[in-house]
Amino acid sequence: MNFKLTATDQNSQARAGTITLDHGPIETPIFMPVGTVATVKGVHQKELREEINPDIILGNTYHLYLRPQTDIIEKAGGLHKFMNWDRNILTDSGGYQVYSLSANRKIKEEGVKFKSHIDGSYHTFTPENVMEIQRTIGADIIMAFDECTPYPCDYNYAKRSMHMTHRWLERCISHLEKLPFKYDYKQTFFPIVQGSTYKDLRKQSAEYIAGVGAEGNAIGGLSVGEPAEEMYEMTEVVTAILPKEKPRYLMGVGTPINLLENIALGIDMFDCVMPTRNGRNGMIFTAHGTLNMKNKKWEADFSALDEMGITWVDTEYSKAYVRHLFTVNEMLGRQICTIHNLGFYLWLMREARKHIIAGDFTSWKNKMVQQMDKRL
Ligand code: PRF
Repeated sequence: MNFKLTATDQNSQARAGTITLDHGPIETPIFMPVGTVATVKGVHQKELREEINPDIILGNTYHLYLRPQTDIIEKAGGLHKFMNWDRNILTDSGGYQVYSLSANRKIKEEGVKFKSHIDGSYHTFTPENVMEIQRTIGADIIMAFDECTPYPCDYNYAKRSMHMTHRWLERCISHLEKLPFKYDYKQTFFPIVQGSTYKDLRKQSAEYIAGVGAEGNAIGGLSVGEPAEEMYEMTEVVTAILPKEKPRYLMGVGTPINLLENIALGIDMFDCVMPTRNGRNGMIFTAHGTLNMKNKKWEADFSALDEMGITWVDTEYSKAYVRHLFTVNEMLGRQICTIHNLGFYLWLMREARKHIIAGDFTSWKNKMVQQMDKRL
């Protein structure tokens, strides 16, 4: 992996750069659409490639391990071939997904024993087997196995958990060294900063993670229910410590406003289910605020879904038509809103990049944040 910084903003920590991996370059800042089970829900790979155009998407170890199961992906020749996606992929380690199972898992030093949400069967994830699974799935970027603490989190729990995440990281690294690449391209490994909402822990974790010297670094444990201001404070503490010359990935964040504020704090990469999940629920994000397409308000509004026309669905369909599709529960409505939202998120990242390079990122960001903070 190679990371080249193109521009750094004068008035904030925002940066524009290019990550180069074996499945092509990734211009940053980047939003990675979430393809949990080897599909970005409701979107054809062709539409994703040609209309939404992300340089990288995300998959989930937890889900892919359970279904179709690792051996099937291996037989297919890896996840890229299995899902016919020839650009980059990142897999999350399952640290967050097993955390979401709350009642159905037990966390110990050895690893996490969990109950499958599919058939109730028991499984164990350890730092070692999660590295093996991610080698086999074959994403370009693979993530450390960590514990994502809940919010709020008791200080002592957060501290113990952070230290365990650090010990797990050592196990991930020493095991990975024994595992050769499975396919004809390389994989890179990102460790994850934890430490809940405590500045001293975040600082300690960031220093630890920076010391590992990985090619890129991630920040976890945020956007789990804490106020946005607290998230920004933690990002700021951590990005001040993580090396400038390596990409920084903020996991599971967030709204378009969260993305811009975190870019200003030095984040390069994001993923979140929000554009896809909210899209399936009829919520769309635009440069002028969010709209609930199920609202009766749109019943006879025949104007374009989004006048800006970032993706073709925006001008192809009217608000009234999309509202109707939700009223009659047709899947096309969900597809239209998903494509719109992903197109918008990727557009927002490209615009941010342009303004970082042009040198007016901060004023543009402030204007956009104000504009987007509305419900239409
Ligand atoms: N850890 C991992 N994946 C994640 C998170 C984390 O803390 C988050 C937190 N928002 C999202 N995805 N491994």
